[in-house]
Amino acid sequence: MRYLITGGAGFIGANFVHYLVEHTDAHVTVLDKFTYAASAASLADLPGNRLTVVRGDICDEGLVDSLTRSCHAVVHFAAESHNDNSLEDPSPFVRSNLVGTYTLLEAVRRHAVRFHHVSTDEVFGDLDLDDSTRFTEQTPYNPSSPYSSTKAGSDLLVRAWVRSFGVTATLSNCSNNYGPFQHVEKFIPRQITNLIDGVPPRLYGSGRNVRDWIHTGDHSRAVMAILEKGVSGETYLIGADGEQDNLSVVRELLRIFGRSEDWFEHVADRPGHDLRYAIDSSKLRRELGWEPGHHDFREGLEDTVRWYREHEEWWRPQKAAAEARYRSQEVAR
Ligand code: NAD
Ligand code: TDX
Repeated sequence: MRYLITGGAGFIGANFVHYLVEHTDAHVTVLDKFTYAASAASLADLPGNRLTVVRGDICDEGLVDSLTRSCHAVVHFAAESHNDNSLEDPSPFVRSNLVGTYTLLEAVRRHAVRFHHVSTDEVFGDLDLDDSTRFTEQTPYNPSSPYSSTKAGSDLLVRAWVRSFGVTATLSNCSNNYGPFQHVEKFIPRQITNLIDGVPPRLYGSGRNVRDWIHTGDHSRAVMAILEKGVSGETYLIGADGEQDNLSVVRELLRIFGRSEDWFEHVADRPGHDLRYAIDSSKLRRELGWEPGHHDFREGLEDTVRWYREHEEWWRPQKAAAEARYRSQEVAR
């Protein structure tokens, strides 16, 4: 089996490449543009005979065509992924998330190659804090940010290519991931690396916003289950019943670092900040037999803190630039 993994040098893509190398005998080709969000170090310890890394753009039609022609399946993780950056400059989001997905779809259509599209629960918009419902595969799309609207658009392109052109494709919408190799711009690694540096965590607004956390290893296993058993044209929601408000996550990190529970700073809220995400993943569990392996968020957070403590050489080169970007975004707000 030969897989083409787009965005394989980013957070979730790299975790999935590790999963494939460890759990299958497939050959993996990574296509990644190596934007600021990528890290070659995330793939550095993998055996050269199992992995080919190609530095290139998913919008490059010729390159995408030649890589797609020689693989059995494309798993599409590549995207501009950070909401805050999409509020500062939406243009790379429109290009990579929409034009990039279109370019891949045309290639898999030409070569009749299986496609899996990795998406997010943010396409559904948000839920009220006191709402007991969760997102399902039937929830209407209602994205809030430039990021989530381009992901929603890319999902719709995939569905149209299945229906109009008979492309064989599945889709998944996952909740917030945490774990190793996540860029320090994202909430959990930002606060962990701040705490390592003796800097207080930064909480947007009230901190009451809720995210539904899943360990990235469980996301990898879910994508594998969909590749093996998913039905073309179907969407599967991926989530592990991990709802936490942001303040609770910060307090948990403060406990792990032995700091007092009020040692954090409120900063200006994200414009349009989604209140709550929550996934009902019963279809994935019922139809494909997937179950999360990580049940204890506290334990998962402790492991993640340990990983960042032990891999400072991985994140340190990104930290100053990420914080400089946040300072300029805070001024703009
Ligand atoms: P990331 O930002 O860490 O990695 C994205 C990768 O894509 C980077 O390596 C980057 O270089 C690459 N890339 C970006 N534009 C490209 C282009 N034009 N051509 C080739 N490569 C390009 O993102 P992530 O958090 O790993 O997210 C991966 C996917 O999972 C995204 O599609 C995202 O929407 C989705 N997702 C993320 C989460 C989450 O919690 N992080 C949750 C659900 C879904
Ligand atoms: O410093 C911070 N302080 C803070 O309170 C940062 C960076 C974030 N936050 C809040 C905003 C969110 O409520 O924490 C929450 C999580 O923020 P992010 O890590 O930026 O994630 P989110 O916006 O929820 O989106 C993530 O999950 C869905 C990924 O970045 C997306 O790619 C994915 O689609």
